Amino acid sequence: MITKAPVWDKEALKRLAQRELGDFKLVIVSNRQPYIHELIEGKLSYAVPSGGLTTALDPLMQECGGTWIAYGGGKGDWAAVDEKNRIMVPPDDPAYTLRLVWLTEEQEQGYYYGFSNEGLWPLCHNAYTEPVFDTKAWETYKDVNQDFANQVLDEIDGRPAAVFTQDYHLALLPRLIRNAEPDIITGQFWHIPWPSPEIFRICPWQEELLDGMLGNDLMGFHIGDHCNNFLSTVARCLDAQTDQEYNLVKYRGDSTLVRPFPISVDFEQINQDAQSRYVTEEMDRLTDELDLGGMIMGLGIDRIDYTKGIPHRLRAFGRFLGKYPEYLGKVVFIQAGVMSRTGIDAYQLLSDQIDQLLDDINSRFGYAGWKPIIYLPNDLPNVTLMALRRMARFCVVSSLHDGMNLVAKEYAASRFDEDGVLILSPFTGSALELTDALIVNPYATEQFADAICDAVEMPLESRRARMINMRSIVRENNIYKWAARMLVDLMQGSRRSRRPMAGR
Ligand code: GDG
Repeated sequence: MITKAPVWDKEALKRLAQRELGDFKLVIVSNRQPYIHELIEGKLSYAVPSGGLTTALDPLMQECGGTWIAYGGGKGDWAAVDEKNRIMVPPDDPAYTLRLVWLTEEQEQGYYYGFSNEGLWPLCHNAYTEPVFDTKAWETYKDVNQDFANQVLDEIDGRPAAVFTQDYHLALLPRLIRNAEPDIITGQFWHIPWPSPEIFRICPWQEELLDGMLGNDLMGFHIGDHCNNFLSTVARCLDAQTDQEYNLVKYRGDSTLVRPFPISVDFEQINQDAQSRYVTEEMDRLTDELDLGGMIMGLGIDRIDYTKGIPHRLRAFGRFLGKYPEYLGKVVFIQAGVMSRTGIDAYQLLSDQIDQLLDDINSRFGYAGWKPIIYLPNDLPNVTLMALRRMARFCVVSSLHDGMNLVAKEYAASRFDEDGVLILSPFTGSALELTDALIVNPYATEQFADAICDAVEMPLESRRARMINMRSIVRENNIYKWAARMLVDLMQGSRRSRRPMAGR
């Protein structure tokens, strides 16, 4: 008899967190806050920003408690916080403290749009957008990392603490914390890929960035390839010892453990939410409003970003319609997603490119009463996203490069009916786990168009068999398992590596 390992859930994570953290206070630091406050006509309201980070970490904090420190970018944030810039969240069921850091417009420009998103983001993604390295933006990035570090140290106030830093906006923070308070345990998760040393070395401030990250006891990436790239980069750029077998870096007398932690979603929650009657009502509303009755529907949901391969998938859908004209009037593709980083030229270019492709394809193949591609570039509410996932015969994730990609896992988690086909790019972290997807190279338009045809024609038994497998993987490798594994490695790994060693 095969016995299955128990599935991680909120309760198990909570018990583990209590055991591992003991007296240590958990502090998460990220650029993006998990709850944004708005002030509309004198009334405070809040919104949950879209994006993978909040989806993944809010459940962890709700179970573990502690403080989340982030940039306060909402128009109503200042009105929501107390004199220490703190507020308890979630607003409806307070479980942890959110502490906000304020940035001037100039700081946001240099640190967020400038160095983080015009420099590091394209540097880490093989999407052929050239990174911009501006000295003034770099100086601002350093200042802002110092500001965040000051807030973290003030929040901890000399008590035992573990600081879990998120992502590429705060690469210098761990070293600043380590220099100020060497006893604080430090870990960081890098939510995007790490490039090869040949690519990383074009960054003029490569040593400073790596030095910052090696202020961590634990450095997490989504997959082994990103860890290996990081270890090779460190070996090339710094006078450090790297041990590829044990995934360890020794530098300036300290050790950093480098490990893969494939991030995921709250499977049970999504599975349950998908079954709500509000979702069914929303499906009816969308079917009427978008005139989808009797149509086979394909779906893309993304933050509108040039790494997500949106033009590539639209081209492939166009090719599918040209190659298989029997599906004209029968298959519709809905592209949903929220605009992001619109202040950056590359994003404006992408948006124009998408508009152009939509015009071309819809005017070439559409006719009165049928439009092949429906574009919904809005921040859609969860109920709408859920309804779209449930309605979609196939969901397309065609990233040119993606650390993990949560949309793919959300699609599988939503399909409690065990139907639906996932078309997935091999350049996502998710492709290593979701091997029952139709894996297709987004640059190979012809194969991509054929994969869309395969998804449309796939018999129900095959769809079901594949979906059952994908769901069982996401159910087991859920967000709680991700958090639990990181927490254990952070707390136990750091205790081990800080034990005095002979010759150190
Ligand atoms: C980074 C890494 C990694 C999308 N449109 C709307 C909306 N979304 C939600 C999706 C999903 C999230 O945004 C996007 O997550 P991804 O994982 O696809 O991508 P990134 O934002 O680029 O995240 C990525 C992730 O960090 C976690 O580590 O997986 O590789 O790039 O949850 O459903 N949500 C709402 N409205 C929308 O219109 N509410």
